[in-house]
Amino acid sequence: MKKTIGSTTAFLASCAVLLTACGGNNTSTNTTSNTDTNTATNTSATTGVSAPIPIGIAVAQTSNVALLGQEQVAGVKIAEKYFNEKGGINGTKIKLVFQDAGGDENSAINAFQTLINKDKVVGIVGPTLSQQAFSAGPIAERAKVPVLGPSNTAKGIPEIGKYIGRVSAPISIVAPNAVKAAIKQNSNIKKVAVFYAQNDAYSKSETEIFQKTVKDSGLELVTVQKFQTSDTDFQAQATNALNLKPDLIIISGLAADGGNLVRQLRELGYKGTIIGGNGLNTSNVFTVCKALCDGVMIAQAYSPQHPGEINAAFRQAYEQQYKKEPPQFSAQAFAGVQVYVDALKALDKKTKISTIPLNKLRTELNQQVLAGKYNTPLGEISFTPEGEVVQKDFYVAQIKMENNGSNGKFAFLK
Ligand code: 1QQ
Repeated sequence: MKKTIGSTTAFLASCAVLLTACGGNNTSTNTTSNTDTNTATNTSATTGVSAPIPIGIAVAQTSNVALLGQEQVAGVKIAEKYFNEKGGINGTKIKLVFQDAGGDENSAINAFQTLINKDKVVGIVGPTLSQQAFSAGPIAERAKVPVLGPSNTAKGIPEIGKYIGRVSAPISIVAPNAVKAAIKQNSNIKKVAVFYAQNDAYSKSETEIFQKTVKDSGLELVTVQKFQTSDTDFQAQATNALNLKPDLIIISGLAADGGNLVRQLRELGYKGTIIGGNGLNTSNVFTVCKALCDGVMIAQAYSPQHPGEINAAFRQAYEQQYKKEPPQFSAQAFAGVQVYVDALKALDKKTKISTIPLNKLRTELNQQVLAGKYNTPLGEISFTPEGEVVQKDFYVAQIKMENNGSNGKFAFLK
C-alpha cells in the first residue's frame, strides 16, 4: 500500500500537472518501492507482458469511501478466481494488482501513477468516485492506459478521454427509475425535497437528474438542501425541509453522510418516502441508519436475479463467501475485470499478447474493449466509441430492515 507523505505527495501532485516530466517508464513512484529496477525486466515497454497478466485495481480500501470500495474489492477478487479457474487468458493467468485509491483525488492519482509506472498494468479498474475519476482519469489518458470506471456515474466520465470508459451506467439512466417506483408505490406524492452533497461530483450530477425527473413527473420541488460528504449533523437542513411538509425526500450523497441524513430525518419525525442515490447503495448504510434505513428506495444497475450462467456463477461464489446476495458495486467491479479478460482473450487470439510491447498492448486493449460485447452479471454490455457503457436492464430495490435494526436487505421491486 502506498504512503502519501510530505514531499512525495507534492511530487505526485506536480506530476499531475506536469505529466510530460513524470510519465512513461520512469521511476517516479518512489512512494512504494526502492527496488524499481525489478519491475522493468519482463513487462517493459519493449519486451511484452509476462505471466501472470497484471490488471490494476484502484478503488477505495480506506476512508469513508471504503464503505463502497470494499464491495468492489469483493467483486474483483471473485472475478480473478473465477476467470483464472476458467483458464485465464487462453491459458495465461491474470493477476490483480491493488493500489488503494482512498477517498480523495490525490490518493486516486497516486494509485493510478503506481499502477501505470511501477506495476505496469495493462489496464485499470477504478477509481470508486466520479469526483476522483475527473482527477485520476487524465493521468491514465496521458499515459495511454485503459481505464474502466466500476462505479463512476456522473455526467462526463467517458468524455475524460479516449482511454476512459465505464461499466457503471450513468446516473441519467439509472436514477429516474427510483422516482417512477416511488410514485407507483404512493400516488399521493406531491411535494418533494431534494438534498445533495455539494462537494461531490456524482452527487451534483445525480441531483440535477433527480430534480429534472421530479419536475417532468409533475411533482412540486419544494426545496433543495445542500451538505458536505464530511457532514455528520443535518439538523438545520432537515428542519428547513420538513417545515415544507414534503411527501418525498431524495438524497444524493455517500454512504456515511447519506445514512446519517436518513436517520436524522426519521428522528425528526419524517414519515414519507425516501429515495437514496447511488452513494447509499450498499448494505454498509445499515450500521449508520439501522432500523431507520427501512423503506429507503434505491435504483439499481444490477439484480442478483439476472438470468444467465455467468451471473449464476458470480452469485453462487459471492453468496458462498459473504453469505448474502451480491450488491451492485460488486457486480459492476466483476464486470470491469471481465471486460479486460474477454478483450485480452480476443486480442491474444489475433496476436500472442506476450509478444506485444506493453505500450502497444495497452492501446490495442483499449480498442478491443470498445469493440467487444460482453455477457456479464449485469447482462450483455457493450460500449459506445466514447467508452460509455450500453446496458439494457435496470431495477429499483427497497431496504427492508429486520426488527433488531442491524440486519436488513435490498428487496427488489416488481
Ligand atoms: C460516483 C458514484 C458513487 C456513488 C460510487 C460509489 O456513483 O461517484 O459516480
